[in-house]
Amino acid sequence: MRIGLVGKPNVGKSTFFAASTLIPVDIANYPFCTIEPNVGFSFVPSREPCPCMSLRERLEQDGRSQLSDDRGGSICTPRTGSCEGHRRYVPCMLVDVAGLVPGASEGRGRGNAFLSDLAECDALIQVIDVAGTTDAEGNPTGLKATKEQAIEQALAEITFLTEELDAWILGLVKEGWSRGARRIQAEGVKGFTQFLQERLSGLGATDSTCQRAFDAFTQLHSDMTSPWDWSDDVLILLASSLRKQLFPIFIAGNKADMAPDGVLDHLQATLDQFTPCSAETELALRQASKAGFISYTPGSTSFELNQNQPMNDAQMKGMSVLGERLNKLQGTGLTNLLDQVLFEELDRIVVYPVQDETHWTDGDGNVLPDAFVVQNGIQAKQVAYKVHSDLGDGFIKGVDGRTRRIVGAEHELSDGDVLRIHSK
Ligand SMILES: Nc1nc2c(ncn2[C@@H]2O[C@H](COP(=O)(O)OP(=O)(O)OP(=O)(O)O)[C@@H](O)[C@H]2O)c(=O)[nH]1
Ligand SMILES: [Mg+2]
Repeated sequence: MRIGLVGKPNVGKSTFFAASTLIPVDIANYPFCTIEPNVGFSFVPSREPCPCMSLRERLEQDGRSQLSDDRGGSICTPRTGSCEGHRRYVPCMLVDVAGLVPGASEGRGRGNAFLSDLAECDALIQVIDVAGTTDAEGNPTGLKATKEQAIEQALAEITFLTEELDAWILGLVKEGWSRGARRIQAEGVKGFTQFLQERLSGLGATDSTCQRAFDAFTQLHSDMTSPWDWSDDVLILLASSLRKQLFPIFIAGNKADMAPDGVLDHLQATLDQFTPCSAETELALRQASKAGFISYTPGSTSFELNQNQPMNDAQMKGMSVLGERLNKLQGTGLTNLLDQVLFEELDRIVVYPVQDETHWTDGDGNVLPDAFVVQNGIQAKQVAYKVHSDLGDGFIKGVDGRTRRIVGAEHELSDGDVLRIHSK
């Protein structure tokens, strides 16, 4: 899973990245602070409890009393991420890229280099500035925006990004256009979708994404008689359909803590995929939590002061500001947005491959070491391939760790399943 953080300069992409990954990166109130992309993992709580919960229940029923109560009762040993109170944190790769300015597809700003940083992303989170504090190029305006100005700017940011992405894809499709038109003529739709897939393979296009994009396009333009004559107006419809399949976009309405009154309500009512966010608040809370000043669970709407670690007056004041923001916004939005994108929009589930179907361990005795984020509907043999290609090639059968039933290659897994794979 890889999600790209995109948007115009100075909207808070790097702050979002730093808050979600706790990787220190450059953050500054001027455009093009980030040039080279930052890549790192955010750990998102799984929706279903970690199977270490039922494992623990089973062990307790068997009369094992020496189980530790540390980590809220979790007894797994994650190789990456962590588990607290049976909430398993699973990895999601984030890519924080340079700000995008109008004309990027023609090489302005960081141009196409920037766009290729996004190539392998499964989805994009567009970070926008809902406070209206920056202009189209990301320069601070120094003015306090009205509700109308902030809304207008926010909507303009969204339009501009989709237009840039469409123009980029259009450029790639047009490069080989005469060949594409010939293939429609000679081989029909099948040849054409193959042509698209070849042109866009660098962006992760598959036969099925191209087929779906083509179907959506033909809803808008069904006349296939002379594709070589298609104008840019027609081709842009195709590019746009491809973009929607390749890069679903979700909007993080950032700087929500500074948004003029009424802006968030309006955007939430107008836009499909909009989540108010305050990356700065999340970053401060996570840092305070890491330093031991507070207990804060990402995604929650409050935190607790740690009495054992006293703060000075300035720190107390800072904490009270953060507390007010958190309460007003009902959370910083970041974790909820990642949860929504991963588990709802992209329909991912978490599965736990193990080597021992009874103890749910790997060869070294680690309990539930791996939590894989995979497409809902994944089959047992496909999970085997995710673990190792040899395991997939030699797949014999699987065992459902919960029911101990033997399952075949095509057995579909559910969220939170434990799977033992037997292979040659
Ligand atoms: N009030 C407020 N300010 C924020 C928030 N998130 C980020 N900022 C500020 O916005 C400015 C830009 O943040 P960055 O994270 O560097 O923005 P960016 O989008 O990565 O910028 P470029 O790398 O230049 O494209 C910094 O001054 C941040 O402190 C937020 O949620 N609220
Ligand atoms: Mg940045």
